[in-house]
Amino acid sequence: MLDKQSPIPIYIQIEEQLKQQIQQGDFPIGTTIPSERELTERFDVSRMTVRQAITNLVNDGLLYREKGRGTFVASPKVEQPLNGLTSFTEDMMARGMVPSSKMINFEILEPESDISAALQLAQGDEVYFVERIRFADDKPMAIERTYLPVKQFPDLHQDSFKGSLYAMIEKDQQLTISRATQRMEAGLVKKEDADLLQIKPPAAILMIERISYLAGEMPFEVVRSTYRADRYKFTTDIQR
Ligand code: 16G
Repeated sequence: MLDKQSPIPIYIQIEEQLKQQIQQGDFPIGTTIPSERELTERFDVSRMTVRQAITNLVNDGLLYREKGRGTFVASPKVEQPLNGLTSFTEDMMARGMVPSSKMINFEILEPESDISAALQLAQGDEVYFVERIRFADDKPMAIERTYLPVKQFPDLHQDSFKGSLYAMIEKDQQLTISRATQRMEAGLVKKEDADLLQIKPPAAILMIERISYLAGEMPFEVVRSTYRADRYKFTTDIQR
């Protein structure tokens, strides 16, 4: 099964074989993979080599470790195209997953200058600041920290953010969302966010800041989102 003469390192060959077995469903999601000892025997290699292969698969998000319990097969990541301007609710529904949110904070405040500049606010203008944990099939996917200008949406209250924000804007407010700019960065999760996302630090996250505009180039939201890097994969179509 392994080619010991190959220039491809043995741990990578093992990694590839395990990856194939995971992808073809030999080890179903949420089940344990064979123990290090079994794999050591099966491949006739050292425990170190097996461990290296498994660590790489854990780092790639195909497997996860639970202390004292073993190594399990992870759910495949959500593949999120970056080409269209869609909402979390639309994205999850398009995949047959059930979206939900938990609001952890709702305030009206005067924002920092960067938010205020992005939303083209005047001095003293206030924003709704909404913090929501977003879930797909009850699993935490992201934390969204959203700023919306009060003067644009004078009558909102906590319950206005219970469902889809974009549906509220388009259906209830009858406004047209036209475009957004986005920035993405990688990082390590902060302690407080780790608890909300149910991950253990150190863990990788993807941070996205979106500034979205209504028709007429009117900025209406700044959203700072923290995505679980083990649950998300972003894709784009590019042309030359
Ligand atoms: C997405 C957007 C976020 C928007 C939200 C609305 C990114 C990075 N963020 O999560 O800016 O506010 O969708 O979702 O894509 P909703 O309509 O389900 O509330």
